[in-house]
Amino acid sequence: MKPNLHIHPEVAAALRDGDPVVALESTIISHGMPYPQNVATAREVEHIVRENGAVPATIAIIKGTCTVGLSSEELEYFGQAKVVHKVSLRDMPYVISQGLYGATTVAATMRIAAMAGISTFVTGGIGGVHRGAEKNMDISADLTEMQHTNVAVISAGVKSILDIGLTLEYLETLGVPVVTVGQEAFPSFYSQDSGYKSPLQLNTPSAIASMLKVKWDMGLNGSVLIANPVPADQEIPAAAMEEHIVLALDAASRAGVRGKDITPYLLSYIAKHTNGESLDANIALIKNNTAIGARIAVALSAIME
Ligand code: PSU
Ligand code: MN
Repeated sequence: MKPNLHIHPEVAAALRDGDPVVALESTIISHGMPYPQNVATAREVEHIVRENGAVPATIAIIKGTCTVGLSSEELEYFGQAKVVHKVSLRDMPYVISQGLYGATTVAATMRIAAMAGISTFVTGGIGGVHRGAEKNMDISADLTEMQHTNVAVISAGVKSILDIGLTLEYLETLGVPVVTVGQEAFPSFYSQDSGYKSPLQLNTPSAIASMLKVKWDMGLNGSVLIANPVPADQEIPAAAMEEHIVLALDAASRAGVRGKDITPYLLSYIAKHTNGESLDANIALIKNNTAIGARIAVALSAIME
């Protein structure tokens, strides 16, 4: 085993037996949603993974150890603690060598999942190319990580706090396939449509698993972004979200928020100013992603040897 890597015994046993495992991130718990909904959602998501025949592995850094599979107390800690570092790839060596607690982003979670041998990862939304990136150069390391690491990412598309068009262009440059489940339009997290056509469409977990196997068997390393639209009865139409997003971006800029703090700031601003409506949609779409993600993990484990 690698130093600084601890795999929960249940997860380790599943990986040894080739059984399906689904990785889950922790930034969404510590920096993406308010307490106590964050912890409740994290627990429900783990339950949904199990109901669909896979083993959940929530990933975080605990006292400098990359931990794959959290206990119930650890989940609670990441939901409540005020001083958990938000850890993307560049933050890993610092937080690990200093023995600190870190909530892992999509990028860091993918990398640790790959170290453990997990190839399916479910989240809500990924980081991407920010609006104004041609000036501010703000492009999430989630994207560059997807270029290299063989872990499929299931999300509800890309949040329109980002520039969705530029994010899709950048994923194309990096060679990352983008597949939407069951519809032609690329979804935008809270909304089923983003105004952009999805580069690819597949309709079943088994078709997606086949594509992952072909990609990795051929040595085409890196991720596939699997976009799963929010359920129709839970969506917030893109036009309604846009008003809140514009206000949130303006507030962030006036408050001088920069760098890694921007995404958490925007998420919490939007949650506050939509009276929890955005939080409800957020929770619904994560659960929905989890069910399909677990079924992809099951299909993948059946065809991988
Ligand atoms: N988008 C969301 N919810 C989130 C995040 C993004 O809708 O919780 C989190 C994820 O952990 C993602 C990270 O990996 O923010 C991206 O941060 P940054 O833009 O600083 O790379
Ligand atoms: Mn950034």
